[in-house]
Amino acid sequence: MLGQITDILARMILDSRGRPTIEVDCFVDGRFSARAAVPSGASTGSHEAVELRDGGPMWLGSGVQRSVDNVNTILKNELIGMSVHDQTLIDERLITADGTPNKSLLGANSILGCSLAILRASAKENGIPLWKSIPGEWPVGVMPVPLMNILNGGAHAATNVDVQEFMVVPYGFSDFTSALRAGTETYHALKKTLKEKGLLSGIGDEGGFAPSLGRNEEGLELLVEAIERAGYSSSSQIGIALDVAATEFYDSGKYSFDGKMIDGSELSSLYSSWIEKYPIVSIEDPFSEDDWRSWISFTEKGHDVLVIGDDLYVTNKLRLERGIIDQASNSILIKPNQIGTVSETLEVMQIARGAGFDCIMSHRSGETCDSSISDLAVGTGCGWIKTGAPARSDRTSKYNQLIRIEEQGLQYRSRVV
Ligand code: 2PG
Ligand code: MG
Repeated sequence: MLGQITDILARMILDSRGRPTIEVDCFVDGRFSARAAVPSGASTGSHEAVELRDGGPMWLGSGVQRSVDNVNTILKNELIGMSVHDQTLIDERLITADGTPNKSLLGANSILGCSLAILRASAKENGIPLWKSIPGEWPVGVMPVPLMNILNGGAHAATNVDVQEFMVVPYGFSDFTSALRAGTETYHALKKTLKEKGLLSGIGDEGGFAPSLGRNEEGLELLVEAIERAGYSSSSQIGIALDVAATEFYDSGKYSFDGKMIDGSELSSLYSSWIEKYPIVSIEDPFSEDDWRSWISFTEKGHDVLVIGDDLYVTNKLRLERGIIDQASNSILIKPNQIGTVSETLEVMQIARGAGFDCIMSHRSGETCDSSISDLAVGTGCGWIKTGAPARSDRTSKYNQLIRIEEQGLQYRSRVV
């Protein structure tokens, strides 16, 4: 049988924030190996699968030696001899070896490292691109529309801005590379404007600029100005996406926003007024992860935007199923490391699709140069990818992989919501 796992080797590497993470090599038939690295969040949802960290004084508590050891002993023993083409069986084996509902015994980081390395190994063994090797039935592969985070706030920047991500969405273009160019030119236009206004102070975790602002709405004004300054139309070519990451500023029923304590319905009215005034195509995590009531009543308003659950769903089937029944949103952010295996990630995407939800494939704020999410976005035909600013290698590795994939003749999912 060709495609047998002959060895698994994990190691610690550093992520984009200078924190340890795990990288796994999967050896096939003693002939070749495939590699995957695992990202890490800062504004993590409390319902995410557990990322195992060592604690203690080394690496300021964030070491991953236990996670590396788990792969190099327990998981390796489970996997050796299996076929790289049996992704479902492999992921079941990994889930069973851990045995907890949230992968807290062996760590979702250990488990995802193996799962993703094996996905890559299978494509390599078949001699086909990764995006063509995603298990399951999917719509025809398309180049996704990028959500490009050019202004960082919240937990990703040391500023007074509550909204975590102000993104530009270049949807009105005929191909991905032109869309990427437009988003990148807008990024540079924003830099010029911030410099002129004396607001250019540094960058955040995802490569976007990180100014302090008078109020959150200024972020929207700045993005519209940048889009137009770059020579594009904010009504037909480039829209705006927000990740409010509201769990981060929620406490006991109140949101601390723009220096005031407000409730979910006041926040909801503010979003509605922004949607009226600005070319907003999506709002992610507008409310806290367990404030279901606010989610449901905002979605009920029927604004023509994607209402995206990230911390709300944490790529977890059970939470998504609740959201579908309650109509708490109309879209879901997909992060493989929130759940811990490729198969569970794909299952969540299938459930979302079945319910008419849009799926947005996403990076984490702590990244490596692993670009699997680019292939996952294309191969599942989901049509959207969120992967930070068009700057810093941890972010551009995903965009650059999409440029390479586009050479294979795929269509751009040019669209308006
Ligand atoms: C998010 C992500 C990625 P983090 O909230 O969507 O942008 O951030 O990885 O810190 O959770
Ligand atoms: Mg988010």
